[in-house]
Amino acid sequence: MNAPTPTVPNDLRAFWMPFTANRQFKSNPRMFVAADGMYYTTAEGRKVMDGTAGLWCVNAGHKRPKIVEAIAKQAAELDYAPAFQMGHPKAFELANRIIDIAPKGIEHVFYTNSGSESVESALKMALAYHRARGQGTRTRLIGRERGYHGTNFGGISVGGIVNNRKFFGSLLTGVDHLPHTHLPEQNAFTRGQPDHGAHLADDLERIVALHGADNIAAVIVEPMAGSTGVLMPPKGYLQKLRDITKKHGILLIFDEVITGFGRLGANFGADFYGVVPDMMTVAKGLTNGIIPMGAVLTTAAIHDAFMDGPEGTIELFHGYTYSGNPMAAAAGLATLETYADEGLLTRAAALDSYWADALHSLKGLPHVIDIRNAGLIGAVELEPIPGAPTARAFQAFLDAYDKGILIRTTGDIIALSPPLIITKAEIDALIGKLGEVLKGLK
Ligand code: PXG
Repeated sequence: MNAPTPTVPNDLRAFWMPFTANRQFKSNPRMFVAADGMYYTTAEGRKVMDGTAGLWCVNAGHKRPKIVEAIAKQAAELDYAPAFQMGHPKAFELANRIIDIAPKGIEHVFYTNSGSESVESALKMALAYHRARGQGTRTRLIGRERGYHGTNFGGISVGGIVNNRKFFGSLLTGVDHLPHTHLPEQNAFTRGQPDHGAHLADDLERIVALHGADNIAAVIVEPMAGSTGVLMPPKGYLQKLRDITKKHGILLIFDEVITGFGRLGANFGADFYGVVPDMMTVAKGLTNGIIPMGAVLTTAAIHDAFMDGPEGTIELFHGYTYSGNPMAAAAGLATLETYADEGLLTRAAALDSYWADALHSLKGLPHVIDIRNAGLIGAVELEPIPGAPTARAFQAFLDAYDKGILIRTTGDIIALSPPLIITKAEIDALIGKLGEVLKGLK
């Protein structure tokens, strides 16, 4: 039996859309009404290839049978269970399955409902960890310019994207920022990790010298900065951050909301780059984007620091109504099974050179000033139109949608992150159509 064609509402006023030009959108809406595998179906019945895995989250592609079945079954069996002072089996089972694939040394899972909540949780855990160990002066947090750590107050404070910060007052106090690692003069058109820029991690020593290590709680960075426009860590950079944080007793947090669950061709960015942090924040690919869920993953040392008071004491005054909820846990388990069944967590590594060749073939097209890649991630940076930054890339987004491919743009950078099930033929189609779009841009 064919599914009924969903109807599209004709009154779009009430929904205030996130990170969207609301008035522009509502005058010319783009609506998806179905999705399967690599493709969306629009309200007009057109197929659009998902070049971005939704918002970097649908890593196994859409409408995957195991996940769909698991959610339906869970809803009928145990729809919700309280998250505080009560448990249900799947939350524990999922935590164990996550630790099975996490880097060695990462042993505990604290559930949240999004990447933003994972970041807030990790920052709070870092502060409380130092306090629990009698080092309560360690309160300062260090982020990085152009970092994206979600949109809550902690995340925008350590984050470094100006529009996400400047409208919202004074933010958290006691925050410093490392310089970003984007050096186009030296590194433009590099395949994979750029050669130049490891020295930028040394800025952490400057911040330590300014404040004293015993006032600093944690450093948070994305192993590969996604949302800001796909900025790669230079060779040696992350290891330097690891060495300097360790030397000074500062926690290192990797925000793996994008880099977790196979996006780079390894389980996590930590595996891909060979650097293990003290905490990792995840979300998105944890449930294939289907039910909101995030988590903070920590070492035993962090977890155990909280576990030495009287047994009847709540160790961490933090959590959410939906932490580890049954529907999300079921989706997470089925997602990890799907990744394992189909080898998806390493598939980006197998496709790496094919993807890189395809992407870098766009070099030389009009307005292209840089191309960057890692795993199944690509960025094509365009020369901005003078006086109208972002306009050229947004036009590319609209033209791409008309041609049947969904891309993301941030500033004048086009970001690609297709589901990890993409075939070589689909890579050719995606990049071929993007090439046509670029050729047509003014
Ligand atoms: N950390 C990182 C590294 C992220 O990329 C978040 C935290 C926040 O996650 P939530 O689930 O609260 O949105 C993110 C989210 C884009 C795009 O197009 C990226 C994100 C979200 C939406 C769009 O680049 N990243």
